[in-house]
Amino acid sequence: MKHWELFLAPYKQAVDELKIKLKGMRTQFEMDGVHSPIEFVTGRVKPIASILDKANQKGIPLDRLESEMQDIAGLRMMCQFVDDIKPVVEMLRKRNDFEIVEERDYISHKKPSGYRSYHLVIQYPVQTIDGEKKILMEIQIRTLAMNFWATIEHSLNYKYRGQFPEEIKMRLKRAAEAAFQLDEEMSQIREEIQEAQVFFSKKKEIHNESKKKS
Ligand code: 0O2
Ligand code: 0O2
Repeated sequence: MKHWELFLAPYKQAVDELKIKLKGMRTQFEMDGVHSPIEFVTGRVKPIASILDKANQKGIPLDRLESEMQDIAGLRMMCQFVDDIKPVVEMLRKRNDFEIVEERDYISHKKPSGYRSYHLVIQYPVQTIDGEKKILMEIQIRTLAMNFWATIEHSLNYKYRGQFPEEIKMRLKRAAEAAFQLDEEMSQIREEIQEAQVFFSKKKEIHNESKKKS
């Protein structure tokens, strides 16, 4: 156990640090009073049991986890609209606190399961008392609808260990199509929604200011 704790410590540090940095991007948009392409950010270190399962499935020797398992540390950035994803990826490409080593576009090319998301694999430098340690991390960028589908499918996948009954498989495909349609519909009324959101956040700001004064 001690060994795992030591091994995972830099991954935990990296998730904590980068989560704060990426949440900071959202805060900056909010302060500028413009629509934020980032709705929310989550992060996790992969549980030990899942690391062992994946290593087993993919034939990764445990002494090569560091170089061959890219998502021990994972961050997820959720966007309201499909059109928000590209600008977020662009902003990440411009950052100089990590290096992007791979990009996987499962939005233009969805997975056979119906999964859609944009993945970046990055190399992130963690400062430790023994010096700098570069670790691999995966950032998944997706819309709220993509996230809804992936979260549900992931739990079912866990339940059925990937062997879905035909009925469930068919329903998940239909749900993936419905999530895609939802994204399309929302894109059509995107400007209207954004105007309302900016108006609402300004109103909230005025209300908070007047509360502070009274
Ligand atoms: P806030 O103020 O709500 O943004 P930690 O326990 O510190 O390791 P954290 O950040 O609490 O981790 O949890 P995690 O799982 O990484 O991220 C969950 C964050 O996502 C929480 O925000 C949730 O509020 C936020 N979240 C989840 N679903 C939604 C959603 O549908 N919309 C929005 N806007 N946010 C959502 P925080 O971090 O508690 O802070
Ligand atoms: P977790 O932490 O349980 O989410 P592979 O594992 O072979 O599919 P690879 O090549 O390692 O994939 O990288 P990929 O596909 O870019 O990223 C893997 C991660 O993407 C998965 O992590 C999921 O989080 C997500 N993902 C990929 N395909 C699907 C899918 O069909 N459905 C859902 N719900 N998520 C998917 P893990 O390993 O499942 O870990």
